[in-house]
Parts: sequence; structure tokens; C-alpha cells
Amino acid sequence: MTENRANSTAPVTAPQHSVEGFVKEFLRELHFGQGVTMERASVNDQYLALARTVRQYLMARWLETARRQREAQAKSVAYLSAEYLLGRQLDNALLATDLSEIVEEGLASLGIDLATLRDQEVEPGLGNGGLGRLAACFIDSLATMSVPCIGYGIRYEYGIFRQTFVDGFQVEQADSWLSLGSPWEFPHPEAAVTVHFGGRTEKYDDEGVERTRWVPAWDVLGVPYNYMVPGYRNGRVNTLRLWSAQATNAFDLAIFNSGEYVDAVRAQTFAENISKVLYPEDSTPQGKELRLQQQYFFVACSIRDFVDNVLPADFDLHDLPSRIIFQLNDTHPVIAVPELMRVLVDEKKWDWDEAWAVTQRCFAYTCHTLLPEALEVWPVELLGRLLPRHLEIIYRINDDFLAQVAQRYPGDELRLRRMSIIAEHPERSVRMAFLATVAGAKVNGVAALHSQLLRDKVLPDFSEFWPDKFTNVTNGVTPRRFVRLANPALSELITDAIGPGWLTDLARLREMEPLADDADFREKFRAVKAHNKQRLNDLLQRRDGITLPGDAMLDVMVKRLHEYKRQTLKVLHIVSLYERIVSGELDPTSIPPRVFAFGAKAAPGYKMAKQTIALINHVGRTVNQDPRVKGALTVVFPPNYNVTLAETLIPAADLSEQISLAGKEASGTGNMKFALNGALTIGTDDGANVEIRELVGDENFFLFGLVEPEVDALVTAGYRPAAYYEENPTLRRAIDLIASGAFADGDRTVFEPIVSNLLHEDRFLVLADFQAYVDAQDRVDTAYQDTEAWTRSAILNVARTGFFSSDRAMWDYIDRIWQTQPVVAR
Ligand code: CRA
Repeated sequence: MTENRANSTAPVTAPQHSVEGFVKEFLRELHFGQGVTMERASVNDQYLALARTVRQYLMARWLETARRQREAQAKSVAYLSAEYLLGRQLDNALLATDLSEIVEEGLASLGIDLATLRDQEVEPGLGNGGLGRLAACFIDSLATMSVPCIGYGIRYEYGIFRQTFVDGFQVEQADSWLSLGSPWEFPHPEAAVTVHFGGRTEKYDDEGVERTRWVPAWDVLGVPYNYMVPGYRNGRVNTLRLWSAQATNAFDLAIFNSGEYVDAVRAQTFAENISKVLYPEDSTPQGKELRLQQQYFFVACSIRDFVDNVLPADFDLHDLPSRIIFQLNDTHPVIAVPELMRVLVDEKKWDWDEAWAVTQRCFAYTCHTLLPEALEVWPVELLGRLLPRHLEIIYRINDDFLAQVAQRYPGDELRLRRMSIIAEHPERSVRMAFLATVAGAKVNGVAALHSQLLRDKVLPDFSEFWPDKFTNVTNGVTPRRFVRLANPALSELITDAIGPGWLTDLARLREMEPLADDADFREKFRAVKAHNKQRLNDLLQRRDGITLPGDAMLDVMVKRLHEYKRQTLKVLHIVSLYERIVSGELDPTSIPPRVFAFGAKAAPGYKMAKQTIALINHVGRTVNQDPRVKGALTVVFPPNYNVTLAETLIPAADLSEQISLAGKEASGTGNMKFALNGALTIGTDDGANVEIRELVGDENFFLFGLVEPEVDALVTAGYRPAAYYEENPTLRRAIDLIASGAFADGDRTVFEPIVSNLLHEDRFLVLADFQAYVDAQDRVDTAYQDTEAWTRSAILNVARTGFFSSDRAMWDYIDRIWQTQPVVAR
């Protein structure tokens, strides 16, 4: 071995873990990476240099993790998700490397304020809401648990839109999160993968065996961008690999050769459109062709990557299930199933049955919804045009599956039609959830109630056919980001009380339970809340010019705007309080002052949701300006709710609003974040609320509303919302006030669609639950006035909700679905 070669295998080492070590590297990054001097450096230069410096501390661990992984040949989880709602990276990296203090001190010695640089980071908003944030929590947990995982997804050039308000109405702006530089990503253009689309299939004779090949019409390149996923102080750094679409040379050349230079450049844009923008619909897919292109694009790249690059060159693919489990995050990546079949049958020339046996063991499917409109279906016409070979494979999978069903239930035609992966009406289409269920080794829902309803209501024939395939894993959230980083004051209080072990073993929060009865501790707990409210106030002032009244209950509803989540019910409550005060029925000094805080984005094409946003803003404007309710009721709605805002808003909350119609919210994860940060929940018997209430106890939770079987019965019997309006004067006066135009400068037309929807349709039973909700809110008011008892409940919420750590969720996946093992350092 030559001298040079020997050097090239020298271990990669991190910069010194000291203030001097950090400052030296930081200045080097500033000078040689950014090409500026300290005197000339902008805040952005400083931020980029800082990010690159912190990255260096993780690099050795990252390379070492990859080496260890190759050596151990352990089974990996490949998490396939169209969304990762990561949130800011800098703080998380500082926490993982335990560098916060060093960096703060080092920067201060150079006259730089760490907080200012933190604020410079634009969060990667590559997801819509719960599903994308869940994926981000899961990869954080797996890294922290030393479980091999590679996250696969799409590097959208534009993430979730930036929301602004114009006259109270939502206006969307493009989220160009990459425009100031992207120091956390590592592009590898040399490792690009080709993905095919369109064309036709043809049969050919392969030494006496008839085979099929796909003759595609066009290609794009998938360029991998790697991101570090650091475990919490355990020396492990997993990888998130997001794919970016680029035009292939061949694609360009064909057009270049025809002399159409400008068209060729335009064609490039066509290919690159695939990863251009995240679809902004949260659980209501629009069935757009480009979306199917996105889905196929990223799973084709990911399977190719795993088979060709992650596995050793001589790997026998028959052993694939011992090395990988592809976890399908909802149906978005399900086209991976026919893609793996295509690779095995067409490219590797396996028999169908042999390929199917392996494929079936390589996939598992998580369903995240119960809403029928959220279950993806792709028209056969579209799928066949874009992916003709995959459509054939899906047909074959369906034929074989239906043959099995027919064998078990001879003559049951109706059942066959119900269970077919191909739906015939309203147009011939592929039911992706059925395909995922047929192919997946396991199918899970995301909360106990959801998994039950999934079996009983959404996929009953399938759960009868394969009872053992179905399981539950209740969602969780990462305590590193949502407690430690979001709530440093509470974290310190907890660590002082029970030591630091809770951060990686959240069930240990239980040890705090006795402290709920300790007056001294309660006092400290309240001081933490007050501090967090102050911090929120500072942020909102800086960000939006909003000032919160001091010393009010903070009642928060943050989540995507969707009718089933019932922001309208919350608005009706506020309007009703306002109306009762203004009409003299309610003495404003008899209730504790409240701030109602909202955060919500509406899908740009979702009219009712956008109207609701406008209604909240208009009600807010009226209420906040009216001297008769001043001090008692305040409404705030900061625009552009995102992970970064959540991190300051949630720790300040007293009351968490989780008021979806029972049976509609699969799980919720915001509900968990609030409870863990010491807010009490007012909620329906829905999603993970059920489990939160079981754990914290009825007396520490404000339950209201119809339960799922009651909802079902009411709808079946014929629900008539107007009856509630007619019979309940409080409700009637609130609705009438909205209808009168009182919140729209007298214009009765502006909110007419909301009013008439409530009175004549009300799909989500807002009016049916109104009185129960108002009564529960009265109980909240009473409870809040007993400060000591309220604090006790808040502490018990924290102490009893350790179950909702995403670490626990990951152990459940490992145990019930993946059968993987952590890989520990030797
Ligand atoms: N919209 C559910 O509605 C759930 C998350 C994560 C959702 C939430 O109740 O907490 O998933 N469903 O499991 C979804 O995206 C496609 O379906 C969500 O985020």
C-alpha cells in the first residue's frame, strides 16, 4: 500500500469539542467556505458557516455509522414517505452533539448572537402536517435508538406554501426554502438514478420463456441529496435521502438534435417539474398526474438505490426480506410494490411466484386516515399511460388475489367486487389502499380507535380474510424536539426533579407524579408556563406585531384547517361568548380572561376551509376591537403556522383544543405535544385523545361530544342540523350574529356559505356537539379558577403521557412489524 493510500484510510475526526476548537473551525468555514471576513460577513454568511461547522462535528459519526452498518449486515428499515416535515436543523444538531453552550460562548466571543443565527434558518417544510411531521419524529427516534434506517423521500424545491393574510383571507406564497443556501444537504449528482415513464410493453421470447419488457417513452434522473439524521448523543447518524429530478442527457439530446434548442431547455424544466413542489393537500389527494409521477419517481429511485448501492454487489435478492423492510407511509409510495415486482420479474427474470413471495415480505403499510375521500385511487387510464407495465403487474396481483378469495368464498361475487383492487365505478381505477393491504406483510392504524375502525369500517373484508395482518401502533412524537428543544425551562425542571434519563426513556416522566402534590413544585411549574407565555409574546411581537394580554388563559387550536377538525365549532364558541357578553347575559368578569390562539393553513383549493380562516380573522378583528369584551376575550391568529412556530406556541398553552368529530381524526400528534408540555385537553373521544384521556385520567381531561357509534347512528337516522338551531337559543343567536354580517362590516354575503352549510349540511355534526362543547368549556373556566388544582392536573398530564414518545412507537413497530435490531457500537 502506498503512503497516500494509507493516509486516505485514516479515521475522520471531529473538530475539538471546546470553545477554541469551535471558533477555529467556524472562522475557517467563514473564510474558506463562505469566502468572507468577519468584518464583511452578513448574518446569512455567519449562519451558513455555523451550520457547516456543526455539520463537521457530525461527519465522523455519520461515516462511522455507514461503515458499521455495512459490516453488521443488519436489517434496515427503509421508510418510504412523500413528506418529511423536518423543522429547523441547527438546534437539533447542536442538541445531538451537545454543542449548544460551546457554540453560544464561542460566537459571543466573536460578538455574534446565537439566537440571531438560529432565526436565519428557513425550516424545510417538506410536508403538510401530521403525516410528514410523524415521519420526521420516527427517523429521529430510530437514530436515537441506534436502529438502522434510511428515510427516502422527495427534495421538493418548494415546500408547503407560506401563508399570509390579506384582509383576513389566506394568500399563498411560494416557499423558496433553498434560496439562501442549504447547508444541511449533501448532493450526489454522480450517483443519479434513471427513472422511466410512459411508452408501452412488449412480449419477447427469452430462451423459450415468454417475458415482458417495458419500452418507456421518457426518462428523468433522480439525484440523491443526503441529510444527516443524528441520534441523541449516541454517536449514531442515520441518513435521510431525498431525490431531486433532473433531465437526462439522452432526453435533451433527442430534442437538441432536432435543432430546437429552446424547446430542449424547456424540456429540461418539464423533467425537473417532478420534484418542484409539494402538493398542499393534507389527506385529500387531488388525483393529479404530476403527483403520480412524484410518487413513482421517488420509490423507483429508492428501490434502485437500495438494491444497487446499499446492498453488497453479490447479494442474493432472495434474502431481501432479511435485509430490508419498506414501510409505506400511507398509500403515497404504494407504487413501489409493482416496481419491486417489475425489477424481480422483468429485470432479474424471476418466476412470478418467487418474486411475489419475496415482495410480500418486504413491505408493510401504515394507513393514516378514515376519510373515504382521503383514500387514494388512480384512474386506470392515467396509470396505464404513465406506467403501463405497472398496471399489468397490478392486474396480475389482483387476479391472483381474487382467485384466493374465490377459493375461500365460492360463489360470493359481491365480495369479489368489494375486495377487488380495481374499482369499476365511477371510473375504472386502482384502489391503492387495497393494493397496499394485499401486498403488505402487516397493516397498521395509528391509534387504538383508528386501528379498530380501520378493521371494522374501512377494510372489513380484508381483516376477515387476514385477521393477523392487522395491528395498531399508536403514534408518538420526539421528546428531543418537542420537549427538550421547544421547552428548555420545563426540561430543566424535569431534569432537576428526576434526572436526565427521561429524554431517551420518556415513560420515566411517571417519576414526577408525586410532585403534583408538592406546592413548591407547582409554583415552579407555573413559573415555567409564565416564562413560556412571555417567550411566545416576544416572538409574536417580533414576527407579527401581535401583543398578548398578560395573565390570561391561553387556549390553542393549531392544526391544518379541515372541516372534520371543526375549527368552526371553536369559532361558534367564541362568537357565542362574545354575543352573551355584549347582550348582557354574561358578566365578562365572571370568567377567566382567555386568549384564543389559532394556527392553520388551508389547502389552496379548499373553499370552505379558506372561508373559515377568513371568519376566524374577522371575528378576531371585531372581538379584539370591542371595548365591551376587552381583557376578557382576545383572538390571535398568527399566519404561517409551521414547526418553528409550534415550538414556541405549544409550551405556552394552557388548553389544547382537540375537537374533531369522533371517528374522523386518525390519531393526531399535536394532542400529544400539548399534553407533554403541560396543557390540559378539551377533546372528543377521537384518535389518540382516547388514549391520552385513559392515561391522564378523566379528572384531568375535558371530554365532550358524541362518541363514534352515536355519530354513526345519528347520521344513519338522518341528521338535521337545523333542528339544533331551532331548539337552542344560545346557538341560534351565535349563528344569527354571523349571518347578520356583524363580522363583515354588515355584508351578509361574505360568510353566507358557512352559515348555510352549517344549517343545511353540517357533515361533521358541529351543531349536534355545540351545547356539549360549551358546557365543557364552562367546566374549563371553573377548573382554571382553582389555580392549584389546575397546575396539579397539568403536571399529571406531563407525568402520565410519556407513552407518546416516538421512541415507544418505534419499539412497537420493531416488535409488531419490522423485527429489526439496534446495531450497537463495538
Ligand atoms: N392528516 C391524520 O389525519 C394523524 C397523522 C399521522 C393524518 C392524523 O390524525 O395524526 O396522519 N392522515 O398519523 C393523513 O395524512 C393521509 O392521511 C394527517 O396528518
